[in-house]
Amino acid sequence: MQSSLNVEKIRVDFPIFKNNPELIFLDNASTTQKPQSVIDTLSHYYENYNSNIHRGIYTIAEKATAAYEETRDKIAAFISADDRRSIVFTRGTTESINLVANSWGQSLKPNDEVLITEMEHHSNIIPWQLISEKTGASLKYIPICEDGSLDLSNPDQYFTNKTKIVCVIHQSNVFGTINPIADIVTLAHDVGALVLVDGAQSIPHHSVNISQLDCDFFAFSGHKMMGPTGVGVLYARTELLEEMNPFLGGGEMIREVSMEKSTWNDIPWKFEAGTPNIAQVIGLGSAIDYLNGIGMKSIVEYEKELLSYGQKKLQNIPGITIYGTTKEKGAVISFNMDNIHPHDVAHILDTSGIAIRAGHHCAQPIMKHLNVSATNRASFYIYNTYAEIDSLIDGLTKTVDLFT
Ligand code: C6P
Repeated sequence: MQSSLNVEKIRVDFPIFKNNPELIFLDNASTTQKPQSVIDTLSHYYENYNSNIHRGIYTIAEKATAAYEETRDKIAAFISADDRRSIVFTRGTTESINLVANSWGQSLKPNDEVLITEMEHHSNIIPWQLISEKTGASLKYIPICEDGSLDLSNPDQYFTNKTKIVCVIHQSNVFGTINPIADIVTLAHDVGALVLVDGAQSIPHHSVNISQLDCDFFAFSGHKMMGPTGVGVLYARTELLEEMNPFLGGGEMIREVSMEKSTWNDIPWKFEAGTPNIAQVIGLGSAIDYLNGIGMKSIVEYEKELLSYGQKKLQNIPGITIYGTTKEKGAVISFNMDNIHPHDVAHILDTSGIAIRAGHHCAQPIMKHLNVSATNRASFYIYNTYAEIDSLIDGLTKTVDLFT
């Protein structure tokens, strides 16, 4: 089959494939492989201008500070945020959401409601459970429909004047469902609630325009978009960041410290306490350059092709159940095979070099909804090929044969 991207050329950029010629990596929702340019950016920093940022006034420290801050500009442009002060560096999506829950969440009161969905990753559930317990607020969940979409048929039941924040996953890491964020933002803002979007799975695969989405917070991780681990982003409206208390206290987030009281640095640095993951932030800038070089439009188009090819092929395997069948869906396929535990499936595929994820995907409420303990999940990125999907199909067919 003809692909809309030159995938063979793209694969050359990823040394892991040269070093592991048998590897078929279909666990991209978990983390993604890194192009040579990102790896080189990390080494280049350590080999040439390793130093702390925002502190030293010598040449290499100024270079490191400039490179770190340049990534902030790249991210703001990448998500069409109109103010670079909206971009806070964190360790990942998990930390970004914890920052909002612990900082903005301090304003919650008994009788207030936090509205989330049954589709959330644990990192968009637990922080809200913890802060609700502390403040006396309650948690409400929007349920899931059969096809893996959110049941928004009864909005008045969920969006009320008690709702203070709505926290929603943009693209499900289990079903692949892309949620109607703009509609959810309208429903939330109409009752005076803020919206936090978990963009961990959307940002690597789609063009995200924050100004159009009109959400108040948006969280994502660098490692799922070809960047290094240990770096993530919280986008937040500047007026919210100005009002919020710091999440972590320490070096660089202060303006003045006395033994009695301290005042805070300007945003976004007020939320970046201590020495940050400098190399990783600079590496994330390089990942953004790489994605921009390919073009998010081409990425969306190619992944649609892969998804459609994969779904068509997979549904012909005897005894397979595919979860998540909405039209608006990213390149993620979760499935189970009759009478074969997902861990056995993943293990057998691994013997042929095929890496998929099997488990609850840190989304146990979805597993409960599906009445299963785990699923298999194949998730694609731009370096995957039709031939790799064929190998997955062969591997699954062999697995079925083994168990019958
Ligand atoms: N999902 C998966 O295999 P961190 O770990 O902070 O980078 O990302 C957490 C996270 C938050 N939200 C969503 C929607 C996610 O998918 C993830 C990470 C991985 O599905 C690892 S559990």
